[in-house]
Amino acid sequence: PVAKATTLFSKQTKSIVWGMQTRAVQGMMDFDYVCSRSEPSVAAMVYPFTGDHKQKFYWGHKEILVPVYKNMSDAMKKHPDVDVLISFASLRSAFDSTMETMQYPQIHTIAIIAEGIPEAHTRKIIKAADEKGVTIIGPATVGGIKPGCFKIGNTGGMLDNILASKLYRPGSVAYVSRSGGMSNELNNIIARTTDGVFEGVAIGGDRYPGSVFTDHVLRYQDTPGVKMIVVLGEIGGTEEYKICKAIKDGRITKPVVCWCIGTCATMFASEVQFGHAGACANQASETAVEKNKALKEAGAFVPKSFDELGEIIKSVYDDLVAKGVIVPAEEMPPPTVPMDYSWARELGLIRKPASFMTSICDERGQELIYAGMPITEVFKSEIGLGGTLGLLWFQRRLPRYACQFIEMCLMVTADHGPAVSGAHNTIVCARAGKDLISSLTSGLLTIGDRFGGALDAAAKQFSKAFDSGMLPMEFVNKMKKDGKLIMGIGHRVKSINNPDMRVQILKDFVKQHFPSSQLLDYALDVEKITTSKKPNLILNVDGFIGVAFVDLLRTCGGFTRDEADEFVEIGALNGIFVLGRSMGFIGHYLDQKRLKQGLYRHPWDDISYVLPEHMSM
Ligand code: Q5B
Repeated sequence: PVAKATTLFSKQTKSIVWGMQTRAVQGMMDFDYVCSRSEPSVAAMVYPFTGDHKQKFYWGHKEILVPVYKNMSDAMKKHPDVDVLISFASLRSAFDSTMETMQYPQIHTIAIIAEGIPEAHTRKIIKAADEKGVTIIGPATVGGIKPGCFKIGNTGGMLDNILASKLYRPGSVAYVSRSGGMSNELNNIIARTTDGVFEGVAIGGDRYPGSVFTDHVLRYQDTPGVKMIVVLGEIGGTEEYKICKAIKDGRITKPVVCWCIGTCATMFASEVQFGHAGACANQASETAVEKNKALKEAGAFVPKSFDELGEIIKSVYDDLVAKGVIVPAEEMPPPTVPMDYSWARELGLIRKPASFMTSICDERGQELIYAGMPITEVFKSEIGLGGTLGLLWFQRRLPRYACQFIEMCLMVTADHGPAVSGAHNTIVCARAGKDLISSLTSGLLTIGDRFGGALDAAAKQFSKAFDSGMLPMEFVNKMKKDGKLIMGIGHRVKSINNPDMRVQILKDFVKQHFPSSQLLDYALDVEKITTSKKPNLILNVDGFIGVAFVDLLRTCGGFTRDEADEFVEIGALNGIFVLGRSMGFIGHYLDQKRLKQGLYRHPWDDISYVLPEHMSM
C-alpha cells in the first residue's frame, strides 16, 4: 500500500464538494473566513444532475461564484490544486462516485457523509484507498475539523458554535471519535478546558470505517502541533486495543485521554445494539468497560465516567502547560462574518419592515385561513361563494342574506349575451386564436363607465345626492345642468316597456331581506323621473347593484359608516360585475373554441368609410 499523508488539511487546502449541499458549502466558507483564510476552501462542486453552472455564496461580506460541474473529470482538470473531496453522495451513489474520485491521483482525502453504504462496498473502497494512499473519513460521519484551516461540511455546527468553541484558531489538543454528534461535544469540552482543538475527526459509526482510530492517533503523534490526544471510543470492535499496544510499544508518547462510551450496556440483561452500526459488543473484550480498563492499564488517562472527561482533559493539559510543553498562544479576535438574514431573524436579532402587508389570507400554517376563518370552517358553516367573497373582499363574516345577495348579483351579471362589448371582444379574441386568459382579459378590459363598470360611480353619485338631502328631481336637474350622465341609469335594450328581469329579481330580494333600502328607494324615485323623459332611462343592473350594495354595507351591522364609504371609494362594487361577468366571458371563449369558429373579420358593408376627398398638393 502507498503511505498516507500525515497532514490532511492546511490553511491552503482546497476541496471539491460532491452534491448540491449549498448550506454546508456556505458553512465551510464562513468557517474559512472566520479562520482568516486568504481563499475559500471549496474550489468547486460536482453535481451530475444539472449542467455546468455557477452557484453564489458569501465570502464574508462579498458574494462569490463557485463553479458546479456535471462531470468529476472536468472539476479535477480545472482545479488541479484540490486534494480533498467531500462527498454528500447518497448511499446509492457514494460507492461509484468514491471509486471514480480515487482515479484522480491529486485526491489524498475523501470524506464520505452518507449513512447506510453496504459494508461490502465500504470494504472495496478501503482496499482501493489503501492501494492509492488515500485517507477516507467516514462513511456515516459529519467529517472533521482542523481549526484555523479546514472544516468538512457541517462539522462544528453553525457559526455561533464555531465561535463559542474557538474553532477559528488551532489549539494543542487533537481528538478522534466515532460519533459526529459527540465530536461537537468534544469541541465544546476541549475549548472550555484547554487552549483548544488542533484537529478533530469523527470516523463514523459503521462497522468498517474508512479510517480507524489508530490511523488518526498515529498522525497526531507525528504532528508537532498536537501536544495531547483525546480518543472517544465506544462499545463494539477492538480498535481501542491497538491504541493500548501503540502506547505500550512507545509508538505513542503523547498523553492520550480516552473514554469508551456505552458502559451502561452492562446494565442490560442481553446484548445491546446502540445507534451506530458498529456499536455492539460481540464478545467481552468489545465492551466499553473492558476497553476502558485496558486503556487505563496501558497508560492512557481514563476518567471514571464520561462526566469526568472534561476534568481529566484539563488536568493533563494543565500539567503540559506547567511543564512548558504547551505555551498558550495569545488570543486574537476572529474577523466578523455577517450573520445570515434568516438566522438572525430566527434569533430575534433583527427586524425589517415587510415589503408586503396582507390582511385577508394566510396560507402559511397547517390550514388556509380566509380573514381569520380556517378553510374547514368556511365549508362547515356553509357560507358559500357569497360568504367567501365577504371574507376576502370585506374581511367580514356577512349575514346569510348578504351572502345570498352577493351570490345573486354574481348570477345575474354572469352573462348578457354575445352582443355586449365585453363578450364581443372575448369572442373576437378567441376567434383570432388567442388563449383563454387573453380572451377573458380582452373582454374584461371593456368594462368601464358605459358598460358594466358603473356600479361604484352610481353608488357614489346617488349616495352623495341622498346624503346631502337633495330631492330626486333636484338631483336629475343638477346632473343635466352639469352635463353629466347619471351612472346606473339607462340601457341600450331594456326599458320600462321591456323590464330587466335581473333587476326585478334583485329588487324582490332586497325588499324582502334587507333591513333598510333607503338609497335604493331614492334611486327608484330618480328612475321614475328619468323614465318619464325616456323609457330606456331605467335604473339598470349596474345602478341597482351599486345602490343596493350601499344599503347593504350601511345597514347589515358589519361596518361603520366610514368603512362602508371606503369600500365604495376604493372600487369594490365594480368587482361584482367583473367577477360575475368573467363566468360569461369564459363561457363565450369555450363556446367559440367548441364551435370551431374561424378568424373574425368585420364585413365591409357594415363599415361606413368616411375618408376625406383626395387632396392634391
Ligand atoms: N341619457 C347605458 O345609452 C347607456 C343617461 C341619460 C342621464 C343617463 C347610457 C349610459 C350611464 C352608464 C351606465 C351601465 C350607454 C349600463 C350595462 C350592463 C349590461 C349591458 C347590456 C349587461 C345607454 C340617449 C339620451 C340622451 C342622453 C340621455 C342616456 N343615459 N341621461 N343619465 N345615464 N348610462 N352604464 O341608450 O337628450 O337625447 O341627448 O351611459 O349606467 O352596461 O346588456 O347591454 O348586462 O351587459 O345609448 O346590462 O344610458 O343612450 O347615450 O344615446 O342617450 O338619454 O343624454 O339624451 P343609450 P344615449 P338626449 S348597464
